[in-house]
Amino acid sequence: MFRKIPIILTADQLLDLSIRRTKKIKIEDRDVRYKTKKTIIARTDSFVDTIVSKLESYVKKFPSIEQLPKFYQEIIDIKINTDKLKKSLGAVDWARKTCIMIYSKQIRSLKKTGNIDFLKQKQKEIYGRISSVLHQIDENLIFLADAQNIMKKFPTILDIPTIVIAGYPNVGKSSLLKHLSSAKPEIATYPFTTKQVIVGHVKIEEKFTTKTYQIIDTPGLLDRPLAKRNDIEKQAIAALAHLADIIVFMIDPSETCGYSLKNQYNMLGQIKKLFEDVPIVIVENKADLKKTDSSEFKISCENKEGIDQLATEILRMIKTES
Ligand SMILES: Nc1nc2c(ncn2[C@@H]2O[C@H](COP(=O)(O)OP(=O)(O)OP(=O)(O)O)[C@@H](O)[C@H]2O)c(=O)[nH]1
Ligand SMILES: [Mg+2]
Repeated sequence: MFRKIPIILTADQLLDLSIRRTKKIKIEDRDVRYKTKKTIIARTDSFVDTIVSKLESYVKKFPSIEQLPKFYQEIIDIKINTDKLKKSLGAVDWARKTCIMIYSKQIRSLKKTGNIDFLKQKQKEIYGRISSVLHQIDENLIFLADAQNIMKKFPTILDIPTIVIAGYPNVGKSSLLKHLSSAKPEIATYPFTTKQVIVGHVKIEEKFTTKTYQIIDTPGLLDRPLAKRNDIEKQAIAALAHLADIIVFMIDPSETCGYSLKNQYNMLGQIKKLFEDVPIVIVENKADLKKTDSSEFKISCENKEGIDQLATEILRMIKTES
């Protein structure tokens, strides 16, 4: 979705490219004066055209934020800053229009004159003014290039039935995603290993079709109000809010994750309140280390205990939900 954005150049890179392209242009004419005049005009034309069309493609090929699914809109705001993004796109469009204006004001006098020195001077003036316009928006171009690099790494979210795994850090969410889907998330002994939403897919063969479901692993959440959540946690909330047909809330009763069972259950309470319309499956992981006497699902991502039963239940639920 975000791979079509062209590579965004800085002001100097854009100027270099445009100048390089002009050097290849030579118009032939038996009359030397005409030849020089036509070449200067064609080069100036090409210089402005390269810049204007590049600036135009930056704005046009940038995805329109309002038309993106809500999840992406939120992730863009969290990771990039929507206001700054819009201002930068606005600045690039302003520069494009200004370059056209500068050129169209000069082109007539260029075409009329036979004075080569005047032509050269005008050409220099146009290059100078356009260069200064581009330098005025250099910060915006750099911001957009950074934004583009961030967006290219966004996960591809499909509009299909979706299960979102959430819970405290280090409880085994990514381990579960690995068991349930084709994804290969990073798993580690420390909290906040997962720093952005990770997508896995499960294909289920049915009588005449194959159905695909999406399972989303999220960064760990701590028991604290939304306003205090960091940008990594906010991505998990955005996934829960905009993508989840079912939430799998994972608990680590062994507390080897580094967080108390009480805090984990407090957060489950918060999640239930925040997303009251979404069915929640509570799963106690690390059953190889500790089992409570609750009636919740008990699994171990370490020795695969209970994983098949959990998968069957989740798929049964998602079929009825979607
Ligand atoms: N003993 C045991 N360890 C487990 C189990 N599941 C996961 N772990 C371990 O717990 C640690 C954290 O696992 P992850 O899957 O990375 O946990 P996470 O919830 O994705 O962690 P964050 O991405 O940091 O939020 C790793 O060292 C896993 O090997 C389990 O069932 N039993
Ligand atoms: Mg993880």
